[in-house]
Amino acid sequence: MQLGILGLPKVGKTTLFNTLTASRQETGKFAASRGTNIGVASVPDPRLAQMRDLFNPKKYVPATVQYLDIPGIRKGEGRQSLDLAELKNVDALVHVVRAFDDPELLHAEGSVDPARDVETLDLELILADHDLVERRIERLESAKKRGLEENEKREMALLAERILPALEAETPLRQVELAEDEARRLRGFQLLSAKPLLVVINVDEDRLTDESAAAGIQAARGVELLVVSAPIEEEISRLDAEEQREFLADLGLEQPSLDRVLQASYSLLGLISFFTVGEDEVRAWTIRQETVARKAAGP
Ligand SMILES: Nc1nc2c(ncn2[C@@H]2O[C@H](COP(=O)(O)OP(=O)(O)OP(=O)(O)O)[C@@H](O)[C@H]2O)c(=O)[nH]1
Ligand SMILES: [Mg+2]
Repeated sequence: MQLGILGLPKVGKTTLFNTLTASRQETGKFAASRGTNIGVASVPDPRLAQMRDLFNPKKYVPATVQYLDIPGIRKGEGRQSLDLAELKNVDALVHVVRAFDDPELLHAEGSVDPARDVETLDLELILADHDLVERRIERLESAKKRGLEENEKREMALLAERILPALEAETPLRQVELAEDEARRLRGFQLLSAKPLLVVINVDEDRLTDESAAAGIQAARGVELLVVSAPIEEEISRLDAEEQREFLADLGLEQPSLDRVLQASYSLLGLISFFTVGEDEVRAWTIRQETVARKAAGP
């Protein structure tokens, strides 16, 4: 399972990626990310950790997710962006939004405004999808002469009557309610605005427990929201357990925000774990939420 981290330039994407995946990719005020970073993160799960403590197994295997971290997308750049195209295969998106102040670090849009940035980036996804859908409709139009197959007719109806109008109204496709067969049909196009989206607001550390940071961002856009401080998370991840507890208590937090990002990523994908435990191995297996236990247990 893969998640794509994206956002405007210099909002803290790679800082968050490094912490999530224990990587050391370059971050900085001046050097912009150039290529896509790929890394794997373990999903923290207190129940699994309890079993580890109970069984003391030779092998401990938590569930994992993979993150892709792409360079910043500027306003107006989305439709031609090869970086954005890198994300067409991912299962869900994590949009990092800047809410931190830093007079030394210019914001690509000139001012800090998280709600505006959520909309700006969403529009880039919508425009990229729009181009793709329009091209597909044109191709089907020109195939009309030879006569469309039943399958193609259904596709045409879906794209021309539901999908294109939604995109033209600047509605992200994740907010369009589709029947199961329509959703399946659409999945083949790997449209970006149809993917589940987690918005991560990157705030100054003194605003971590300030709920207003997330205010003004429309829950109506069908997204999940989390507030983090990416540099602080990086610091926390380097501490030992006892130091972590003290540091978190000072910040007024119960668990590292990073854990919440990982857990939210996992549930965003509609995934849950089931465990196999014993002295040899304590292991989390990943399954889709609707899978029945017998199927989960294998053939
Ligand atoms: N003050 C402050 N600086 C931050 C925060 N998060 C990231 N930064 C700084 O912002 C700069 C850019 O961080 P990156 O993680 O490289 O940002 P990015 O979004 O990956 O940048 P691009 O990939 O080039 O678009 C670095 O100097 C970070 O230390 C934050 O919460 N507060
Ligand atoms: Mg980066």
